[in-house]
Amino acid sequence: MNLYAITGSELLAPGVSIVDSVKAALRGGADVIQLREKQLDGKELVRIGKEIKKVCEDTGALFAVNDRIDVALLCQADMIHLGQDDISIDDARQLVGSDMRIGISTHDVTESRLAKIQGAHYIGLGPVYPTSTKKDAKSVVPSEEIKNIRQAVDIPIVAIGGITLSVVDELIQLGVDALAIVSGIFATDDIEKATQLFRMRIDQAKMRK
Ligand code: 3NM
Repeated sequence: MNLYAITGSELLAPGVSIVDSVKAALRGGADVIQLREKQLDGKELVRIGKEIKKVCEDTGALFAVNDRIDVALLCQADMIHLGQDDISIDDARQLVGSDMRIGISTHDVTESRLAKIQGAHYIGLGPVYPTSTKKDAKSVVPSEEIKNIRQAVDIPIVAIGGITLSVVDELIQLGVDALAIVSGIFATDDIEKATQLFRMRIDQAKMRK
């Protein structure tokens, strides 16, 4: 996992569909796509999720679904992403079986340690910068805490929240493994190009590390 693109249909230019936006992000080098569309009903999520699963498979990217275990199962997603207030990782595991990876949002060392103990495959750590995309985002995780979390857990850390090109290097140097981005990718005129720029920065930063 390097570049984790999270859908944001409310940010798309008029006439661009969610699936088209995902295809552009994949062309640009995203290696994970998460379907996160809280306003859509179950039927729509399953319909779009199945299409995204197919395009991810074609490019070798992983497909994740936010929150909705039912949708993840029906779309045969590779990963389900849970929040701290969703059902527990243990309960989710019972529902999804042994193959689907489970990721969980965390905010500090305590939640991150627990996520690891409970069998999470990765943590989504954020917000690492202020963001207006998630209205109920918590306070920004300080750099020191990111370093502490890196020391505390050996599962992949996916940083999220307010990530722009100019902070990619710093986050990778702090020890995060992947960057999750909504507006930096989907609120742009050229999604493919924007994704490509992030991917190049991440790859370069990892080479320097
Ligand atoms: N989760 P953008 S921040 C979906 O802190 C999400 O857990 C967050 O969007 C968290 O890249 C966030 O546009 C939104 O800032 C990230």
